[in-house]
Amino acid sequence: MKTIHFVTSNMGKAKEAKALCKEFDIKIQQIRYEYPELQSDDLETIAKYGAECASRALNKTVIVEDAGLFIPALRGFPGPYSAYVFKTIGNKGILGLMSDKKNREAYFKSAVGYCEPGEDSITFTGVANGRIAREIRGEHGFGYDPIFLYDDRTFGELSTEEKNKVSHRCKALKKFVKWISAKDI
Ligand code: ITT
Repeated sequence: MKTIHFVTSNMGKAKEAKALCKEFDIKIQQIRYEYPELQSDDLETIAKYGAECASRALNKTVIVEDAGLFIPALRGFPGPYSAYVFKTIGNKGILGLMSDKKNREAYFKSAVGYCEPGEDSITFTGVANGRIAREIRGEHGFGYDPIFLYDDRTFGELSTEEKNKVSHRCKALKKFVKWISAKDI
């Protein structure tokens, strides 16, 4: 079984990646290392830079992931600032900002960056479309999951396996897994 080092401090991300990659015979090993996060509006640029910094600092082949929630009615907010906004105003704050909005559309985007030491990184992306719920629902997942409606349930009401069938992260990781599997041949 191939091992991939996933540099992240987010346990939720690591749990999902482990469950997904196991299906493809890849073991995900989490490494907690705070790599510098570029200030950019573009998740792919952030993931690309982060993967190169982490790979260089750890002298290992790594993946990193940058993800965010984008809400068109809020002009894309919180987008690349999702981690900071979650820590500050959280799900209640987002529901407050959305209280008078008719357009409840939202999407999650994930950008996975892969880098070998001394090389340029490669990115893989995935998007999950949904809506912002009217209330916080569900105990599973992490971050904005309890306010992100996918069909009639929030991501917070889905098990890891259910979320992994449709999420932005699983779509980006599946592209990565397909690519890395072909690269080894
Ligand atoms: P690392 O950078 O260490 O991987 P992080 O939590 O800081 O962890 P991001 O910079 O990618 O990760 O921040 C994205 C934030 O967006 C994250 O903290 C969550 O609040 C939210 N988020 C990302 N993916 C999510 C998902 O699948 N479900 C719910 N919220 C998510």
